[in-house]
Amino acid sequence: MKPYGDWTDDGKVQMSFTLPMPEGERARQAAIALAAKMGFERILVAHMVPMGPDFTYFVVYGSTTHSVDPDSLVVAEREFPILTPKEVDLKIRSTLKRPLVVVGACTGTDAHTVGLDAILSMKGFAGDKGLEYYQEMQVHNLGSQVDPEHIVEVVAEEGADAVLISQVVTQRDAHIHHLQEVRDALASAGLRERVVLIGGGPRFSPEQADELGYDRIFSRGTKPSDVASFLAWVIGSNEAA
Ligand code: B12
Repeated sequence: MKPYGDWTDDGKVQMSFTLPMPEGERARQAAIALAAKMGFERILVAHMVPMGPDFTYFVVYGSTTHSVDPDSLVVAEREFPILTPKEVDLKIRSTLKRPLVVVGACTGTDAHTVGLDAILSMKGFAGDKGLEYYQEMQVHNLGSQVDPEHIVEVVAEEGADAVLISQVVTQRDAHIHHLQEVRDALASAGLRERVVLIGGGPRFSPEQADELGYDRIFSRGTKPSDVASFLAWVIGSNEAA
């Protein structure tokens, strides 16, 4: 299968990129040569604008020579069912026999709290109530720009079961570094294995969980019930083990 533009298998792709050179005919030719090296044919520079004196931004169309067979891919299914708040509360009550303690924070220099609040706050997101709504959850939302050391302190003081870390800004991979700092701080304090560690933000993908040393990574469009259901599934699995 190839991308669809005007007709089946025409392979049409639109892409955008910036080259670190002044706008002009040499820059346009450089963009075309680069697209050709990427495996595109019938290349058209649809848009070229200077980004200051030393950079040029392009929108380029081309037909890719590559294809993909979706049936050959191994696709992981979600392992846990999505539960209602009542079902989650019941699961926590019957397994832990006390409230599940959640600590959430946006760490590093990141001040974007809307995503974390969408998951944690009572009002929730897209008509889905946040974790504060769940009777059997005790939520500590630490807000933005929280140091890993402070997160560790609160996790220890409150006896947290789950730690939720949000990262939105991705410049120079800040989101990756900051998530790793929290993981390392928890590990140094001997707390990593005692908590369910969850990361989230719009530019992550779930496949990154292993490389980041997190139990789960959630991305854009996540609803609080996704997270609550995951937590219920983990504590249920831990009890069974
Ligand atoms: C609102 C906003 C701000 C507000 C933030 C207010 C606040 N209290 O949060 C203010 C004005 C402060 C701001 C500042 C900046 N911003 Co801003 N901001 C945005 C904006 C417009 C919306 C973000 C948002 O609220 N989305 C809505 C929430 C609900 O979505 P979400 O974050 O994706 O969260 C969902 C999921 O990702 C997931 N999720 C998120 N976190 C977590 C955590 C867990 C544990 C889980 C399970 C799930 C989860 O669940 C949520 C619900 O589904 C975006 C652009 C955009 N349209 O996205 C830019 C954007 C994020 N900002 C950007 C930038 C660059 C900045 C500044 C650096 C600008 C500047 N030069 O000063 C500063 C940085 C300040 C700082 N120190 O962090 C860039 C980031 C680029 C990048 N990828 O690095 C963006 C993408 C804009 C852009 N296109 O350039 N910003």
